[in-house]
Amino acid sequence: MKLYYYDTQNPWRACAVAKYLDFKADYIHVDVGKGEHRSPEFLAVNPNGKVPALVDGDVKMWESVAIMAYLSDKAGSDLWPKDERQIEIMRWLVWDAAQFTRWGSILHFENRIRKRFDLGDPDPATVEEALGNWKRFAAVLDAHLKGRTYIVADTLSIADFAVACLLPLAEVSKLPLDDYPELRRFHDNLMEIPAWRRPFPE
Ligand SMILES: N[C@@H](CCC(=O)N[C@@H](CS)C(=O)NCC(=O)O)C(=O)O
Repeated sequence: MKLYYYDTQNPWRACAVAKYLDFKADYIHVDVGKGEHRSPEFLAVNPNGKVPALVDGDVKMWESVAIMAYLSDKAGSDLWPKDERQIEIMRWLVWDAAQFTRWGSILHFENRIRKRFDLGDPDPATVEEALGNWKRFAAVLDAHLKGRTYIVADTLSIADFAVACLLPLAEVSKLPLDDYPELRRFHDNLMEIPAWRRPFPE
């Protein structure tokens, strides 16, 4: 199994789940900073030119959420369960892609990635719009997490890993995590999981 990654937030999810489930994958570093994700070799793996991507025998898989589900299925893990929890997990995954991480990613790009790759200053109007929306959906998650450790059925699932992917870099991305105490607790708790805290090969 080959897992293509870079040390950014979407590969974080896939690498963390591979590590958590103890897969002995070949980790292949794709240097996005040097444009390696646009090489013909990598585009043959993922035509979108994005990491993470996974090759397992004849299977070529891209999209971090699908990779997490694929790995969980392969390991027979409850991270992506086969019972009534699955639809509930799906709901939070879709919500995350459409709302929470969608707006968070814009803040991450404006406040962190621009600086990292020398792409100029953040655009104030873009930041304002993204921050307003991120706060709106962070409040929904914060309320949901009251009295819970994990998002669905109080068992760890790929929904937790999907939703949490920007939180380790909340400070540099200027996501106001401390305004949402339940969300802060959720993040701190996940960071106790070694595979989540250090997802990438050393
Ligand atoms: N929805 C995709 C997003 C993947 C993504 O945007 N990856 C970034 C790194 S975190 C990337 O490869 N960016 C390079 C580019 O878009 O050119 C997923 O979850 O896998």
